[in-house]
Amino acid sequence: MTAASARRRSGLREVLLASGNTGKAREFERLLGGVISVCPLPPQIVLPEEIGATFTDNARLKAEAVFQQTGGRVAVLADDSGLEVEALAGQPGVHSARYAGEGATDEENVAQLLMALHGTSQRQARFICCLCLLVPQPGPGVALCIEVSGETAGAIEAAPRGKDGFGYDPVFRPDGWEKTLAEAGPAGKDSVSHRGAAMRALLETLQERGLLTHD
Ligand code: ITT
Repeated sequence: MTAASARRRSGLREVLLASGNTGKAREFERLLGGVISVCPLPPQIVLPEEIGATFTDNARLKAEAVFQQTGGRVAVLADDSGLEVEALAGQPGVHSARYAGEGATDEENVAQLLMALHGTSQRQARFICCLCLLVPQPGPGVALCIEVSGETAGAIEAAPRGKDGFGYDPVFRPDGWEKTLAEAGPAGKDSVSHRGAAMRALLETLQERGLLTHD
């Protein structure tokens, strides 16, 4: 099921996105396709330090922190994601956003990755996206927690190509593709990406639990 084809009126009408990453926000708006509105994070809300050992842990940390700070009245969606490279024993992993140091830009992280893989023919990698959705339930602070994940296998190219997307997209080529994710265009990326897969799994779960209702 895709958001665009669903033609459903949502029981869950909006989610607050527990993320400061504008690249992710653009993708969630596309992937939810108007089925569920994506509200940006209000400026006074503080995201927690990402101290979890796994993507799942960090997604839950972000969702719970924002749920608490907003009084548990609105549904909160958090995404923790990143790149695992086989030849680097799974690095940068949960450190993907800060691989080249705290506050590093996407370009600096990509440069750091290409340097780490310099001279290596083993280029296999995978993107992983873990989502945590907290939906308010009757009773103070009570939430239904839904966790899903998605991944995409591919390879790290020797040099960046393409202008779309964000993060490591210019050097990540999905298996079976000739283009990098930054050359794929928004619809192309969504069809193959870890975030697209996770979001489709989330929509299926919402549907199964009756949180998406037909018109
Ligand atoms: P928030 O925690 O505020 O959501 P963040 O960028 O810090 O933003 P993460 O901790 O989940 O988010 O780190 C994700 C990093 O992994 C991201 O900054 C990119 O470097 C990389 N990444 C994740 N998804 C990606 C994608 O679809 N394309 C390219 N790079 C991606």
